[in-house]
Amino acid sequence: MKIGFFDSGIGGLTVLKKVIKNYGNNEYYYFGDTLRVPYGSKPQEVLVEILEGIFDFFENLNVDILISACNTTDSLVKMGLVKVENRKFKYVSIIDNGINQIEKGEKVLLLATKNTVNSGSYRNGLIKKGIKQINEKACPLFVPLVEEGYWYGPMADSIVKNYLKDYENKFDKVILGCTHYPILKKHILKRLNATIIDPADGVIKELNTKYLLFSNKKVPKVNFYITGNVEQFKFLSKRFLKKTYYNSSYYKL
Ligand code: DGN
Repeated sequence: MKIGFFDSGIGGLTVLKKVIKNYGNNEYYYFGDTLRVPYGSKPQEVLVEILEGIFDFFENLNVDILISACNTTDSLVKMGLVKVENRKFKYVSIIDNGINQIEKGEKVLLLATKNTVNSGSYRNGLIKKGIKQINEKACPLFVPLVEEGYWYGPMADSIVKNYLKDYENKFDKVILGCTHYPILKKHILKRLNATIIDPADGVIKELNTKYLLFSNKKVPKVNFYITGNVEQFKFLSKRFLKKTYYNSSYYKL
């Protein structure tokens, strides 16, 4: 099976890593748009054009499944601004897989980019499920922090603390509604006494139930296509993926 992933940068690696860990035996393709990162506060019309381009790219690669490893652009699909119905690949929504992990009656906090929060994609989906207590917080500095490699230490800790200081002990579940955020999970957990929801875990489930992928621990080859600085991406991806990066190829777009 040919499986594609895309994100503005290294955030989507948090989804890729879990998928590889569960279903090693496939061909993987990853598009990292580090030239245009961050997506979180870019105008909608700019992102629509970017996303159409990414869909064309993966259609040309003939992937069977395309996993949205970016909540910000998935919200454009949720809003109907970019269509997936006529594309040749099957599309996996990261947002649906976050919403699916919330139960009725739970108090929820969504952490995401400004664009994802403003789109209302999570909020509307949660309301449809009968969830009433929803809070949302955009954390725009988390993405540059992660892209620059500050995953641990006092800088990460103080930025996370600053964003989350008014949200402690108030929620049952916290959705990490941006794929960069799981890299800061340790710091987030330190501030919030709640169950952390990573939508990627729902993606793993969907790949099994809908697309019949089965557990296989092989370490596959990943083809990375990077729009920005390849060396920086290579360095950070190796640091994050550890042994799962072996045999990978990196291409500059
Ligand atoms: N990682 C992306 C997301 O899940 O929304 C985008 C982050 C960004 O570029 N701001």
